[in-house]
Amino acid sequence: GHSMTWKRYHRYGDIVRYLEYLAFRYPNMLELITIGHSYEGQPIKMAKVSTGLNKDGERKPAIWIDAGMHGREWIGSAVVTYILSQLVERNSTYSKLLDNSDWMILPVVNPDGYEYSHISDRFWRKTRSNHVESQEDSRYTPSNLLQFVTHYTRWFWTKCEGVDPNRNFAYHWGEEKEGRASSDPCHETYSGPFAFSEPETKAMADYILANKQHIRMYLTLHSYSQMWLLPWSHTRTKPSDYSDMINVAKKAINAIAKVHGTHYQLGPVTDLMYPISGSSDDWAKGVAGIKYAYTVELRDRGTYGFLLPATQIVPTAREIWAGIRAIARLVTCNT
Ligand code: 0X9
Ligand code: ZN
Repeated sequence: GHSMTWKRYHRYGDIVRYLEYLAFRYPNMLELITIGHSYEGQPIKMAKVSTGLNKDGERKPAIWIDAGMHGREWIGSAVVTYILSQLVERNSTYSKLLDNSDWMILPVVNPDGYEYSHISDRFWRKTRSNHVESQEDSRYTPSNLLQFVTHYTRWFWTKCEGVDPNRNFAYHWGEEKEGRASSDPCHETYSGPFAFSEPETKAMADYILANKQHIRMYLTLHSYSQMWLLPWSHTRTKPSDYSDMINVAKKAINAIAKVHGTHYQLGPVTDLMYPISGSSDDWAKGVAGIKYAYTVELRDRGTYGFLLPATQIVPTAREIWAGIRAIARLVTCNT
């Protein structure tokens, strides 16, 4: 058995136990893959759902969904475990969908940050790494004694830990965009000492690259503000296939609205929010070559923000699942 419910938010250990339960209960359709380990050594577990090869004996096109990149954004992880439960535990309902597609679902990209937001700081966003040793100015030479001492003193007093995973991907990495990606370790949007400095982003990127020819859509769930965001985020220029991307996204937000009337705004990241560098969706499209790469900012619009009550998990999950189902066929059919 398992103790998963969607009436409350869960600790990382409970989520992993639920994934293990599903893998045990449905061995023919769910494979649990440890894609790497977090900075603090927790396994990063991804559930691959597949009912096997297609009728031509080939691997089916896949849809990737991740969540929990930012510690405090609990709703994303709750939504993807709900989607996973629907796909697997109600597989007869979704047999058509599973005939046409595989699913790769990563509920918690950043387990250290997720746990830290449960036990120490509810608003923690970043990973929990400490890069003080790898910084240029932390290496002692007789001529930089003052710099060296300053560096360590500052670190000792502030102990700035963590990197923003959504600034750490190796695509236009480290460009400071209007203050929304920072080279300051104490900042909320610290990009890290180098691209993929975080084991979490590196593990995810390695797995995606190794499977990129199968992945047709990349979805990353964040919160909050109810937006379906389109690349690019590092530049105000639009991708050449922008109209395809917006047409698909429109179908998703229309399907979302039909469930409970929830309105999701649609548009490029740079118009609705702010330009950023090193984001996962830009990397998925720009480097891994996945045409349909979107960031979805889930409920709400700011009433509760990151403290979204657990009573909203199921309604949020239902509408997002409807939105994804509405476009799954479109993005996976071969054209
Ligand atoms: O700033 C972010 O990383 C995301 N917002 S959040 O409040 N969840 O932190 C926005 C990311 C939007 N996507 C891209 N800009 N690529
Ligand atoms: Zn986020």
